Amino acid sequence: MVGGREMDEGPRRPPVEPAGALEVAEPVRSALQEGRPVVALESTIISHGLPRPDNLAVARELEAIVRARGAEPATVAVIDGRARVGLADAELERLSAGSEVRKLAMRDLPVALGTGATGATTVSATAHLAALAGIRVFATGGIGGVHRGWQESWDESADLEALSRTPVVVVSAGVKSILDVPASIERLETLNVTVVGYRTEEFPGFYLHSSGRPLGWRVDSPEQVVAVMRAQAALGLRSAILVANPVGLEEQLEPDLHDRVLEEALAEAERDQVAGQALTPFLLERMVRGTGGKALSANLAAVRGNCALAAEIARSWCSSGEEPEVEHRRS
Ligand code: PSU
Ligand code: MN
Repeated sequence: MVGGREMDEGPRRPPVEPAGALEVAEPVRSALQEGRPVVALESTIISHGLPRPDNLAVARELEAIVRARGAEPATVAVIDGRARVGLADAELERLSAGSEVRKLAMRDLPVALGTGATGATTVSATAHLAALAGIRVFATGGIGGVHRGWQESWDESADLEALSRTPVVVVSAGVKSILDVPASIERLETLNVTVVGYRTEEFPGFYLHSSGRPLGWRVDSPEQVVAVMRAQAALGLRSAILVANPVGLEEQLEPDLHDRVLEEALAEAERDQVAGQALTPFLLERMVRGTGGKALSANLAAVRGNCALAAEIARSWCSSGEEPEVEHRRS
């Protein structure tokens, strides 16, 4: 007997079908079945990343941007314990209003489903659910990364490890500049996340056009991203492709203002001992407040651009034909 259970009890029930854990909304389901382009969108940016009440309008606008570019948006969240890919407007409203809305990383998904919770999904959880649903392209503002002071706190976003084993394209304005950007770039390398700059040779700086750090690879069109996706699939690689798409120079936050307000925000977080899941939302909110809303404008410009590019990549992916088979040749 092990844990009160007979070893020869017979076969256990088969594992739950992946599809059984997911509810894919009708427009998203038909788009996937018909081979039409779909773009997954995360929901933590709505519930925890942007100030109320404008966050609801932004959530709707991001979906509209994807639609206007000919792709179906699939905002991802957990609603009353159900993992949902594609939300109704009333659910966007609920996430935007949300004091009861949890922030869910990949590891939180089983608990949220098991306990009937409602929560917004971060990049790690969204990427997982999107891939499970068969969605290949995903847009966000800036992914999580290694926090400053990681030497003491060990605070590294679960986004990075999740992307190392989730085969999606993530369109993002780099990692958030509130983080230790050089350390985050190193971790992306260690974790085998493929990184390409979109029309840039420098790693973007989220609110800033550039972080000042060089990038190894540059692509210049959605078709080139799709060629990378096809090669990745043919090689049997299961890690994500990060398409680093910078905010325009005209729309970025002024670098001096950025640095000054960020320094204050980091000092405040340290003084108030803000840590864990609360840290990223805290810093983003302080950046918005300390810049008189200019950080918000830059963040929105970045995420709008990422949604538009993601839609174009998804369209190009759908017109590129069948997914390549993995070939294993022996010599
Ligand atoms: N991009 C934004 N705003 C955000 C986020 C991304 O423009 O709020 C969210 C994403 O959901 C990302 C999360 O996964 O921040 C990272 O949080 P943490 O550092 O706690 O892992
Ligand atoms: Mn963290």
